[in-house]
Amino acid sequence: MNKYKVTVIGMGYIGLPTSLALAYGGVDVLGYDLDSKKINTLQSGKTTFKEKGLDELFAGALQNGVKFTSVLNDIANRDVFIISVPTPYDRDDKKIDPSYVVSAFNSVYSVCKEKAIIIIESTISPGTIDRFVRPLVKEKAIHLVHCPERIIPGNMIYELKHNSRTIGCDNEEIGEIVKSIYQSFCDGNIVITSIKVAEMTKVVENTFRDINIAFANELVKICEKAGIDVYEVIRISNMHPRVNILQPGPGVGGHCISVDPWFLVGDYPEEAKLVKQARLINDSMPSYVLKRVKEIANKLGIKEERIGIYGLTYKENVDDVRESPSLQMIEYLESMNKKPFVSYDPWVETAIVPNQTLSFDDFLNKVDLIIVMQNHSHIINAKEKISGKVIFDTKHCLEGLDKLYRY
Ligand code: SAJ
Repeated sequence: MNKYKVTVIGMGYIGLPTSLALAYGGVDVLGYDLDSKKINTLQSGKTTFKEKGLDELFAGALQNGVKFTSVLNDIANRDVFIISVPTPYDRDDKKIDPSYVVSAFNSVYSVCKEKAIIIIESTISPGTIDRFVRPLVKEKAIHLVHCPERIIPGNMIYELKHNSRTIGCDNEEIGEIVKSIYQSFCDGNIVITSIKVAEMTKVVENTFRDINIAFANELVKICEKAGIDVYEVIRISNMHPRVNILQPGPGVGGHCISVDPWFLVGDYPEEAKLVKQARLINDSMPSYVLKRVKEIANKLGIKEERIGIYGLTYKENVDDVRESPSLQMIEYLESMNKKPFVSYDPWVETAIVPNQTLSFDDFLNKVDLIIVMQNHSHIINAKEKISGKVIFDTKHCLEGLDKLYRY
């Protein structure tokens, strides 16, 4: 058993699975969140979001004694803190808003012991720790560490165990302690480096993916003009041993890939030109889909009120809707004073947008044209039910239907 007592701050998409994995791996873990309702749910033995394998991990962690609290004083005696809170960005100047990280740090710092290790897992833009966190350290000495997460929603539990990790710290000895804690659940390589390199690496990883998805999406537009099938072009190009074009789609959502590149654009506007362009291309996709759908609707004489959006989450088979292309599309319709299309998502069980229905049958009754914005297994298995409808499949997930359109 690892001798360090760990507290994870923020029981969200990253903080909760991380706490459970640590506890499962034999670490003494206390999960902390300001939101007492969330803590009550966790204390009653229920998870707060859906994720493959999370409930099983929770059961194992509970057996190993994982605890939760929303009382700040409860965390005072702990040795190690992992801060895992959101880092939004300012929509206008594209710079990171470190206020949650700063306030979480201040809370921990106000109660922690001298020499405590405070790890920031939240994604932050390069330089955030030096600019916003280090100046908050006064007389009480503590150790600052940055250990960005890398797990992907939908496969979090597997990736927590198998992905490599980066530990950014000021001295090797602390790095080794943190490494031993993460090794309680992580079998991947754990690299120790400086805080600045760790910050940059995380943002660069997500930017790499954003740029590559943007390339696939730009090809959609080029191939439309050229009158050729983009998927065939990608499939054949990918037979080259050094080419690996990603999948086009309705845009890029999630709280990572669609956000992190802006940190680089915000801080390095003169240099990050390609990064910015990729973001703009991906952000243009929801309105591009609308353009394509309107052309089909006009051709077939389908009225706008009979067009429906299938899928509100940002990716398949998860319940996370943050920055999702469907929400961007609905926002875009609203900005043009149009009534949002009727929408449905089997993973979103309460209404979050106007004109959303919670019943698939009701959705099917209301629409003649379905824009498939997400490739949930549900729609792939519902082929018979949708076979009479006109479909615009932005994810290239359906085949063998009569009235099927795609890029
Ligand atoms: N997408 C495409 N085409 C593709 C792949 C993805 O359009 O070929 C879209 C998805 O539909 C989705 C968005 O991109 O809307 C992002 O999805 P994703 O599955 O690529 O990634 P995320 O945002 O769920 O998780 C990413 C991961 N980062 C990288 O793969 C570099 C994950 O490892 C990070 O932990 C996570 O960001 C994070 O928290 O930073």
